Amino acid sequence: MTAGVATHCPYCALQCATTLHPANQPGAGPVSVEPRDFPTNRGGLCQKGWTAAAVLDVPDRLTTPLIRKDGVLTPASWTEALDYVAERINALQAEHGNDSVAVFGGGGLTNEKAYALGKFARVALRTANVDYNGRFCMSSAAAATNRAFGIDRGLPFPLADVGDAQAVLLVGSNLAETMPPAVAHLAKAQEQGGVVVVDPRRTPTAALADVHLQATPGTDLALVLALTHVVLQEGLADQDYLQERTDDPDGLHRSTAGWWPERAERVTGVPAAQIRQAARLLAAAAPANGGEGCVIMTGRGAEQHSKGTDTVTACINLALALGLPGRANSGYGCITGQGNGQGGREHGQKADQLPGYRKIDDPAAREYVANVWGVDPADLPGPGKSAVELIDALGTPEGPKALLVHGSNLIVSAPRLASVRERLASLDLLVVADVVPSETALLADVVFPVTQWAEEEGTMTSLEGRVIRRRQALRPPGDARSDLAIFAGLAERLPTRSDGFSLDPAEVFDELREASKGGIADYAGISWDRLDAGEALFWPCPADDHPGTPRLFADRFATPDGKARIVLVDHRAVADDLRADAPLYLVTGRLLQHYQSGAQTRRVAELASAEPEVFAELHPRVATRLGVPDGGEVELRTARGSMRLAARVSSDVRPDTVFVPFHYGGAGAVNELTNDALDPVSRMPEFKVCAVEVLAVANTREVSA
Ligand SMILES: Nc1nc2c(c(=O)[nH]1)N[C@H]1C(S)=C(S)[C@@H](COP(=O)(O)OP(=O)(O)OC[C@H]3O[C@@H](n4cnc5c(=O)[nH]c(N)nc54)[C@H](O)[C@@H]3O)O[C@H]1N2
Ligand SMILES: Nc1nc2c(c(=O)[nH]1)N[C@H]1C(S)=C(S)[C@@H](COP(=O)(O)OP(=O)(O)OC[C@H]3O[C@@H](n4cnc5c(=O)[nH]c(N)nc54)[C@H](O)[C@@H]3O)O[C@H]1N2
Ligand code: SF4
Ligand SMILES: [Mo]
Repeated sequence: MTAGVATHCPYCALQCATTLHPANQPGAGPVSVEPRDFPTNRGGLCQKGWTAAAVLDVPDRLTTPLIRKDGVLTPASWTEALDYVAERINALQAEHGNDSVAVFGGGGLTNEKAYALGKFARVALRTANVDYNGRFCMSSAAAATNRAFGIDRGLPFPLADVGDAQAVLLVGSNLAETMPPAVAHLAKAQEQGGVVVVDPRRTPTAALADVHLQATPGTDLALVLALTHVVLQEGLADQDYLQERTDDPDGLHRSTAGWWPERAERVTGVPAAQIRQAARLLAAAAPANGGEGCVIMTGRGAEQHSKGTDTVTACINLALALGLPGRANSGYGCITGQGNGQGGREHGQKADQLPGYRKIDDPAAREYVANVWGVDPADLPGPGKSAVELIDALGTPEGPKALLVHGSNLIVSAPRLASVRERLASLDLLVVADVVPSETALLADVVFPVTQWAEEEGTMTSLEGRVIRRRQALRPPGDARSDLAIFAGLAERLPTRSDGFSLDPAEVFDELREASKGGIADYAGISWDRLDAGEALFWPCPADDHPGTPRLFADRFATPDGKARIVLVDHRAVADDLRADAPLYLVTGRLLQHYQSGAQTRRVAELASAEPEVFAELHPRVATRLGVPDGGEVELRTARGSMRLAARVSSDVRPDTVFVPFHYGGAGAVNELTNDALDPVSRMPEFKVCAVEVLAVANTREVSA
């Protein structure tokens, strides 16, 4: 057997290490996947990782560019497709200005693709309108950590540190299904009775917790304020740390004084005694109280709300009160989701950002990056619209007339789909680059077939802020090319005539290093050679002889005075809260077997047969009231839309809550129902909760008859 190609899983941010070998099983893909030992996955893989090779040669894999002719997507050559798109862009920009063309990126793109996408938007298109699906993902945590710590690296410590912690608080994360191999890192905390999970459902993660706080959806902020209240009230806070390392040692008292556990119980439904128990358990694990370490982590359950930034801020404040950030086996971290969710948010895909996590409205940053790109700083556009606002503006008189999508399946994954559908339909030009004909690609005027993980070289930055190598094991099928080829091919055809778009990912990475140099996310010292030699490099890594930074905040935070900012926050209600005709909470999230919009995993037979279609998980009490058996059909109605689906009756979910996974397209897309109310700071939509009415379909038929 050959040594195989050492790479990483194509899906989530855990980036489990794998080795690819030539295929040995017919029908399972052109290569076989074997787990490889690595600090995050410790030799483990989840079912998606094991079956990932199947996506490489699915029967409907895109292998040639397509142009819509007489309404039908028709095969075309690359030259024809690039010429066509460039001409259309040219005409639209000449008539409506540069901002009339928008670009939408993805957190699954390699660092090189993400960097090139941001540069392409700013240099070749000169448009301000670029954003990406990370806005839907960890943007609330990013906003909160930037605000408090002056830096946004999801986990500011290696994941293995969690494995040495005595207590772990997971707020709105279902790690056991969304990153199964990571559960190994909870073993010590489990042994010590220290795992606390906040989730309205008894998920597999909640099932392994010592304390499950099964809070009412949308009330995490109140709950965490109450936990902090107990810590301060019972003298369990680290006062020295608050004095020395934060800017407002007394502020937390003021902002949490009103959140005594009995009051929080009324809002969250979590018994006051359980709130006290959890607070004491976490405090006992804090190093200042003689514990072996305490980690607080948030997932999308806490973050995808119109108050997500403030909820994460409350979690950070609790961590600061306990003196955790920068201490051994302790701290606050956001569990980044997408494969390159971390790197994807550092190199300029964001509306307000230049490479190195620089701010696009900072004159010094503009000058530095413009110099690397060989353009005049005055020619760089300013900040653009965030994802939902960008989608809302598509096709409007003032808004973009063309959209280029790289690495997102918006028509399944964006909130309030009726409006997304309308906006996409009103475009003059929709271009989608993808590996498969996703639901969004099927709406496009032009589709570009691109290479995916095992067919390309590149780098990804995992949830730990560690840069890793993606390596090529196969030749791309048919005429598929890297996204890099699209940026280069269009750039040379546009009036800006930019030639600074390399097809070689190693060259692009070297340019990215230069562009990030001196920025917050500094990659200057990270080279492919060092990575290939097996060095574990976490950013910031400013020089060739710098060892990288696995742990942040040991002595100072990345704020001007080095102190963490305590931002005072208070609880507020869900944007679309319960009402008489919508008396339950609809919450959305993930299943073990499917990834995101399902564009990839719904095409893998083993995964599709395990979870073939959408369902609504609801409590037996709700089912009885409606007279719906397990598997019976229900209709869900929210202020934005309705859908019919099978009921999955389970006492794991709160009686006031219905859970629906978001992995399905068409009539199975729960985002027909979700709310696009935005967090004022992060611009994150409120995917996680809205009011819903549930009806038995038999009853709806009676009513309409
Ligand atoms: N299998 C699988 N794994 C994945 C992905 C996938 O699609 N499938 N995607 C990857 C990506 S991009 C991401 S972002 C991560 C996401 O990983 P997670 O954050 O773990 O995933 P979710 O299922 O979206 O949400 C977690 C939990 O939030 C709960 N929840 C809903 N509303 C609330 C609330 O108001 N408060 C609290 N506390 N909890 C609430 C849900 O019940 C759910 O169990 O997973 C990554 N890994
Ligand atoms: N209701 C609800 N909605 C949600 C969420 C939720 O919890 N609830 N979660 C949100 C979150 S956290 C996220 S991250 C989003 C994700 O949702 P999407 O942005 O739709 O993400 P994916 O489904 O991963 O889509 C990625 C697409 O890129 C393609 N692709 C893969 N590799 C490449 C590549 O290298 N280049 C190009 N051009 N394409 C590639 C894939 O085939 C796929 O079609 O969904 C959000 N939507
Ligand atoms: S946990 Fe994430 S990275 Fe690991 S195998 Fe599963 S999907 Fe892949
Ligand atoms: Mo995500």
